[in-house]
Amino acid sequence: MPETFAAEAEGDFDDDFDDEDEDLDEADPAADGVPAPLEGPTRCGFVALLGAPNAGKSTLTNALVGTKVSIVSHKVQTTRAIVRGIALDGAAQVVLVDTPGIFSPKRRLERAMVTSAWTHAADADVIALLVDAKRGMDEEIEALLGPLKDIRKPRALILNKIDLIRRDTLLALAAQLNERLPFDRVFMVSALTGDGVADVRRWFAEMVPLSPWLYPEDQVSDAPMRMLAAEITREKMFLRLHDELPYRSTVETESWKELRNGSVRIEQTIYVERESQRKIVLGKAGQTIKTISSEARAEIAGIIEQKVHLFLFVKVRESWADDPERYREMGLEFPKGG
Ligand SMILES: Nc1nc2c(ncn2[C@@H]2O[C@H](COP(=O)(O)OP(=O)(O)OP(=O)(O)O)[C@@H](O)[C@H]2O)c(=O)[nH]1
Ligand SMILES: [Mg+2]
Repeated sequence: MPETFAAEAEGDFDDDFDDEDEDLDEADPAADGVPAPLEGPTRCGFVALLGAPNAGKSTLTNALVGTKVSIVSHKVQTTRAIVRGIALDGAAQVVLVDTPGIFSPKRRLERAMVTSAWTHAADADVIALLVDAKRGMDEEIEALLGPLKDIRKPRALILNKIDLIRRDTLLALAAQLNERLPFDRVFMVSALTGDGVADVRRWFAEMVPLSPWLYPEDQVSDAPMRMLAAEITREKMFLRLHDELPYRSTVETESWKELRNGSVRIEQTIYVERESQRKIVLGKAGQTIKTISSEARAEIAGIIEQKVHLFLFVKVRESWADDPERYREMGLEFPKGG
């Protein structure tokens, strides 16, 4: 059995990008630093989005930014590393800190994810607790309210997924939560449809401090493209494979080469823990990895507006979840002690 398997899925992506060379030659106005966005005082600050896994934090981050910066799936614990999305509203630049869902961690990777979420909450200017309104109040939310009480910052309660439930249930839930912990504002939104999202963005923009902007006007995320590209491949894997496997896998972009014809050659490695998992990722005659690769390639190409050649390698590394280097790649602290 070979250690690695490469799959490249080429598509007919050329057609849409006949003018790509011209686009590439254009100067990037933001390259020389942060431009002054508007006359008058600017605001800029950090908003931490906290919540249980699957509450819709990443979906809301993308909706607030207006483009995809964080991956989303129907499975819990999709977000691992901190993703910062940058939203603009008038003279305010709002840096949204999409955190991993908070839950009772058991394994090392889980502990690192939850610690990272709380650390970022403590560092933010504004806190938003996102609650899946369909799920309502449960132990996971209870466990979040206690520590939140001690963080003295403007805080909002955002009830999400209102497209799924009735208004009277919603009001009862808002009252119940507000009684347990008073919030400065309560929003009811659907991150999926965009309903109510503009009001949230406006409030964040009012709450962040007076400050020069930290990022260029056209920047939507602080994550380098190679990291987003790895996340996109992980998302496609999440969407394809059964529950247990994606958790035991991670994706890294190993190389990113701009070719002279304007296309990009990207090599990524998917790390799994067992040979049996490698077989699942590959699928029968390599069909699964081909599908993952072709979906990831199309999405990455759409974002960077260049033709992409994506090569995926699947490697078995038994203890990747105990390897500090893998955590560094994800931007997480490596928790000591098993
Ligand atoms: N119906 C509905 N579904 C939503 C809404 N917002 C998010 N979802 C779905 O909820 C699931 C979880 O969304 P994510 O944005 O990945 O949730 P998350 O809080 O970032 O999850 P973790 O990263 O695992 O903590 C996905 O299937 C989303 O499509 C919403 O407003 N309405
Ligand atoms: Mg997420």
